[in-house]
Amino acid sequence: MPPPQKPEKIIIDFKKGVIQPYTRKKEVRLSELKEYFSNIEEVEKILSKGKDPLIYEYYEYIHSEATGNLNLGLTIIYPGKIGNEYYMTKGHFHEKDAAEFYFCMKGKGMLLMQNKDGEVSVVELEPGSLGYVPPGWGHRTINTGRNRFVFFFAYPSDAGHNYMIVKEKGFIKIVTEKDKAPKVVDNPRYYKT
Ligand code: S6P
Ligand code: ZN
Repeated sequence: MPPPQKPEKIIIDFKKGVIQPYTRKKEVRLSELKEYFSNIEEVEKILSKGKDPLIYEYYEYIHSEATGNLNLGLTIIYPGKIGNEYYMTKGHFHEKDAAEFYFCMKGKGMLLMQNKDGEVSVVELEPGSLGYVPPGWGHRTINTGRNRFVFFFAYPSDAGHNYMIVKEKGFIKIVTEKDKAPKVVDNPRYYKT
């Protein structure tokens, strides 16, 4: 039997965009996102110039998977675009039927979701709003603003992450800029198996 856990206090620093404590920090640069942006030529062009911009980073406080815990964290997506597609996270499905929420602290963006029946949902996020991902829905976040998009998240510690579905097929929709405004459009690279 694991020792009983103790209650904890977590500090969310709204100014710096960090949580304390955290057990893991991950930085995701463009080179790790080659298969995720729809304009692969543009990705290659940027990388070939020796550039590898930081697209997003997250701080995560991971608890034991065994005891009905929650993992807590904070993600920062930087502003920018690859071609006309906004900077975004990879996106994933949870291995188990596990929900998640995203509470927006700074900036603005979108929470793009789809389920395994091909239904799509988009929740726009601005400071003070919370996007709820129901169990079974794949999820990706996109920075559609000009500043950092910062949000706090929580999900069951035993949820697990499946990135393969998104890596291989993409999301059904992508978020691009048209006439200086974000538009949710069909992903030309999405295919159904
Ligand atoms: C985990 C949760 C977040 C994301 C983070 C980066 O379930 O959704 O921690 O991991 O926002 O996104 P991604 O798709 O690269 O894991
Ligand atoms: Zn998740």
